[in-house]
Amino acid sequence: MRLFAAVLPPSERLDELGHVVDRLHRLPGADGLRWTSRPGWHLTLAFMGEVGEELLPELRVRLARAAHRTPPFPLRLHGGGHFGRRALWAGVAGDLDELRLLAERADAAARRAGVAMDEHRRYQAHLTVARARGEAVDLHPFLDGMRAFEGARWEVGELALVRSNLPVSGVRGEQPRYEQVGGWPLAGSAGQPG
Ligand code: 2AM
Repeated sequence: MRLFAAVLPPSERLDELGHVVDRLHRLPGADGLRWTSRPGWHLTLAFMGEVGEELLPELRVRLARAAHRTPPFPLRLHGGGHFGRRALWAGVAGDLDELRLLAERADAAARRAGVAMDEHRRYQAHLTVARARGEAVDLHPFLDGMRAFEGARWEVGELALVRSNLPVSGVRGEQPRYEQVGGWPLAGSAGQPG
């Protein structure tokens, strides 16, 4: 199954972002973008790709350990950015060092459990809100709309494991479905040994 580790912002925080994204939908050119489905909004920590069933028990143990080593930390959705002319995203602010550490721990947990982790991207915390449908799109008007966005703060308290079910119908524009298949509380205190 296709898996990734993520932080799932609380629904109130996603609603705040939703209000901003609703306004972007009304801008000229919005139809050239495929807007991601809101129940699936997430911050990816570590993308694993296809993971064999046999690795799951060890993966769960390792992810629980990664969560246990990490103290809860504050985060807020903040501003936005883009990957080239293809993807528009909301950014984050707050304890980004702890977020990055959690991402590194989730990545290491997956590797140690035997997941290949060969689709590596440089870590850039983001929540994708839209992707270009086909042709690359001038994202500037949308970025201007995202830039002023300031979400309220929340305390990240869980490391989530999410399954991505890719669309099989072949219907153009259909989205992957995301399903949370695991979750472990953050519990560490700073400086706790390895
Ligand atoms: P994206 O939002 O930038 O597309 C499920 O596909 C999640 O995993 C998405 O958040 C997606 O990022 C991310 N993802 C997909 N492929 C990835 C890769 N090779 N490296 C890192 N993250 C990836």
